[in-house]
Amino acid sequence: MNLSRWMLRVGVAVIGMAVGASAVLAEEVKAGSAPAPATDVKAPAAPKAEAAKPEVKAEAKKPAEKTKAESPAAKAAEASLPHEKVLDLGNKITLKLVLIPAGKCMMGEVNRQHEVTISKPFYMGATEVTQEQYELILGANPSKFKGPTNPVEMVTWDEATQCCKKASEKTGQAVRLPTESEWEYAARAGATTTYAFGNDGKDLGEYAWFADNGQNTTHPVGQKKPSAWGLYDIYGNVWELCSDWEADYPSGPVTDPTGPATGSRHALRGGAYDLNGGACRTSHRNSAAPGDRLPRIGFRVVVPTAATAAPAAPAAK
Ligand SMILES: [Ca+2]
Repeated sequence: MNLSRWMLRVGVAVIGMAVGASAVLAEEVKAGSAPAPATDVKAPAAPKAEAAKPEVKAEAKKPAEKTKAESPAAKAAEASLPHEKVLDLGNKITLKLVLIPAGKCMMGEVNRQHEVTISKPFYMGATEVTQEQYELILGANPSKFKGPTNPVEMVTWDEATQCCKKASEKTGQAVRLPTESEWEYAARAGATTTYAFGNDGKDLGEYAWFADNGQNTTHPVGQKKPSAWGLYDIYGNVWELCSDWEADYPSGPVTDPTGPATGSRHALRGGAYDLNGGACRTSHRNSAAPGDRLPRIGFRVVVPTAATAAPAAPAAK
């Protein structure tokens, strides 16, 4: 081989390696840029007492066929379920949930994923729990950024769990926090990209309140675009507490995982109003100690479909 041909081959090989490496690193670089929410942010409170009620503006699309449960009987049962569920909390305040189909997803960071099967459809709050909902249920509003339709924050995991318990008593539905797997599966909405809407973080502002547009405060829920499955503010606004104790992921496939029986911190997902797009990625994980109370931590709820029982909850402590 003459010298110029050899140089051409070497050049092509180097370019190929560089392209491959940059594709693999894309998520990791973003992950590295995500700050941990270890401390409170001294942002001025932005009262929003007269904030408008959230309006869920778009009909959520029907779940993708491929993600549905596979047996014909399960498919038929799922098809018969209402696409939305509205819980009446009293005082004309409701909590809207949307149907999340049964299915599978690859959970976790690129190249470190494991398969999760969610065996039964469930309902998930279309938005984070708001302050007016929380106050009606528990008779208190601990939030820093006040506004009836802003997400409730400054809640501990125990308080969020207590809110679910009281909401269950009030509505007769098994209201609970999502498992971390339910959260990520629902957030993905059938997508395998960095965000459910794609890989490009420049579009995040259409879907989320985060560092670039959040102005260091929470915002009324449901103002940004929903996901394909009808979930609002799944990225940003407030972090969302999950029922699981934080733990390393399993290496193999799992079905309806609920996390370990004990632990020291609870899973927290989705990023918040003052964090960058890396912290809002679907696969990004964070956690909160049981007593953590921060203006960037809130929650949304889930309700099993009628035919399902609530999964065994991890021990409270
Ligand atoms: Ca959120």
